[in-house]
Amino acid sequence: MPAVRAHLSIGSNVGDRLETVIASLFALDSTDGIAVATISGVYETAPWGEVDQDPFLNLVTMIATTLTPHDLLAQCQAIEAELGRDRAQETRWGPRTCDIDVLTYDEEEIDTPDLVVPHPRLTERAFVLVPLLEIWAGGALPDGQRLTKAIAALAPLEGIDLHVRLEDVPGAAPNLRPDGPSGPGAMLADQWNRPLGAPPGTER
Ligand code: GSY
Repeated sequence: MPAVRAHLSIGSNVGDRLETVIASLFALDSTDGIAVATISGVYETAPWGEVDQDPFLNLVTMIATTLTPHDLLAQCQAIEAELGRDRAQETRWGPRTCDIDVLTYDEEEIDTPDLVVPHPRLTERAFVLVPLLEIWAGGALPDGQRLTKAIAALAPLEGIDLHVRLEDVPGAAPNLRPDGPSGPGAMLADQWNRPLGAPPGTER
């Protein structure tokens, strides 16, 4: 299967949050069939859903993947578990060591009991839209909805603060980035940053 573009949202609000989000990127990139292409800044974000909990660190990554959507989901869940997430112990929208959500998968719309893509709450969540727009400024959903329009509807944006850029964290992720020495998704990153449906050569 040829590689397709997908976007993942990663969050953590339990334990060493930065270590966890970095570890999740390395785990994703070392998974067969997944190459991390682009990584947003890491944002500290006010909790959404259950508001009486610690703030999260969140980022969004664009990956190249040859996995099917459900295999990608399974790999994300395996990494969450490796990094300490115990679904049996958590409450809906409560604290999490590691949460990896599939936001988009190519231009597909998927509606199954265990996986809905685009993520059904993507446009309601500033902690997703801010980092997603950072790495995909021309982004649009398969139904044509522009991410810039979705974020405008959430204004004013509060409680979303840039925490750190991983290229500024020694040893964290420069090698995963497209401008890094060995980023496996490097060749695909520019190609895939253009708006969906736009012709090659219109990269931002
Ligand atoms: O669904 C992702 C887990 N999650 C988060 C999160 O990642 N960030 C913020 N700010 N709030 C959240 N609530 C939940 S649940």
